[in-house]
Amino acid sequence: MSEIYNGMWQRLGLNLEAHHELLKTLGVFYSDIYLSQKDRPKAMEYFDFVMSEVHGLRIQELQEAKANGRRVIGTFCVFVPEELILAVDGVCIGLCAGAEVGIYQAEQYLPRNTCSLIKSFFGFKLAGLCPFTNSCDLVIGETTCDGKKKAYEIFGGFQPVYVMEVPQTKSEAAHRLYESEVVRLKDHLEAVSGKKITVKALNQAIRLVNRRRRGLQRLNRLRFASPAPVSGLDALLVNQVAFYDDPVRVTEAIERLCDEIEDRIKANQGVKPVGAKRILVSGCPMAIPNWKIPMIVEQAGAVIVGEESCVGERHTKNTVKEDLTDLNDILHAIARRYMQIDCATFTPNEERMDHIIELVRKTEAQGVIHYAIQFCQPYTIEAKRVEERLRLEGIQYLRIETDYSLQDLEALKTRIEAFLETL
Ligand code: BJ8
Repeated sequence: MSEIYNGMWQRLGLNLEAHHELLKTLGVFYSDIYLSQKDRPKAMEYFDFVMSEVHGLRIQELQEAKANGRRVIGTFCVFVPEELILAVDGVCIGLCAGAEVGIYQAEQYLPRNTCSLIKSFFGFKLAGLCPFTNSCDLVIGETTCDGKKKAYEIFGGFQPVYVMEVPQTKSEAAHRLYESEVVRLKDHLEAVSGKKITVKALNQAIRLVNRRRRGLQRLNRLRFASPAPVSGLDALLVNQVAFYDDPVRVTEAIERLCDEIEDRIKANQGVKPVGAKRILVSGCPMAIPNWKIPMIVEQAGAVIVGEESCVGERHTKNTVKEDLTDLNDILHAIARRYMQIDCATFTPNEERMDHIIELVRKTEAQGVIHYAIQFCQPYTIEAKRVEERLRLEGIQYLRIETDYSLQDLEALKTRIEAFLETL
């Protein structure tokens, strides 16, 4: 990435030397994994461009937004309603980090047996490597898993953090609690931005976020086709980029991609031959540049046809009711929509089991790879329930626990290739 951004990165407090190395490594990694794929849709060029400017142009846009009085708000979880941020004319950035960086610094604050995702967002911050985090006026955390919940207390020492309470059951009382948290967040965002949320602004934000969700839903539906018209790696990338790119622009790019994929389906054009093994990945979210598992699966000749994940279906499957006219009704509708998210931090979480089965049927996946980040208790423990349900339905299953390092690459390749052979 061009050194024309050095001044901006310096003002944001980045460690220029380490940051330069990170971008160099990321560039090579991206080119090896993504640009080496054959027969990609042409519309993926937009996403390649966004990735080539991930710490450049987009960060420059954030600085311009800030100069124009807009607030940049970072989030770590899909339980934080983006609609409220957009309704105060804020810019919402998904901050989850997917690379093993700054581990030494992160472990000065966090136990070694903390999941890679939490260590990574600490590591990026402490090693001076994340211009997104450093651009944020506010970071919104949430009480989902214990690791994140406690980590935010420490993270708050580095920059302003607001924590939203997310309940852990789906009882009526839990719904009421979450709805009250949506209202509390609305009040906080109004105070931070100095802007009152109006019915008009909130409806506009709901329509925009819904439109992006529908674009991603359409992309997911198109992946049901055989031969697979787009790779799992590319579909994952689109979902990842949607967390931090401008919502209008990325939605248009997703819609263009879907148009092209529809043409490919009509022309019976696939990224893999018809008989390629079809895999559903289920579990923890995969943030950029966490591409290890899809890379192994697809380089082994199979294709990922769906992600039951927060960087995937779990995040996009439900929309918020549009065009209500009363602010309280709208906030209620937002709360109801978000409480449908079937994260493993909930108990019980039968909806997730049902959703996995539904996805296997729709995508015609021949097997499920359950992916959990090492030391993530909610997903590693819930993996057993997933396994039992899949066994009951006669669906093949592979359970993987891994971190962000590449140390287990060869071992994972062996296990995944062996699994693919059994399908
Ligand atoms: S709604 S999945 S984005 S919490 S991997 S930090 S759970 S120990 S990411 Fe998530 Fe929201 Fe749920 Fe989705 Fe904790 Fe597990 Fe780490 Fe995790």
